[in-house]
Amino acid sequence: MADENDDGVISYSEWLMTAMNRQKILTHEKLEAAFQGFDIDKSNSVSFDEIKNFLFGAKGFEENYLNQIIDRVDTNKDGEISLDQFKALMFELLS
Ligand SMILES: [Ca+2]
Ligand SMILES: [Ca+2]
Repeated sequence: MADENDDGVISYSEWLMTAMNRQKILTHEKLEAAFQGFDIDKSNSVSFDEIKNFLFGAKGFEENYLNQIIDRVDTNKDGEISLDQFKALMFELLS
């Protein structure tokens, strides 16, 4: 499948593309699963409280630090984190 130019050999760039695509899918699915885990009331968005409950329980992030990040990620300022905003949040937290 990864052998795109059909020479029977998987070149480094073909291998790299496959690996990168796989990584993208994995990350996307993981983040969606995490999003659903955070969204306790199944409202399809994650509120500040849901984020805080989850992260304080799991890792004990500082509230000020969290507020700053959430404020930056919640670009439309409705106090709820959509799936796209949630992905940005996770990249912030994990980077
Ligand atoms: Ca929710
Ligand atoms: Ca929002």
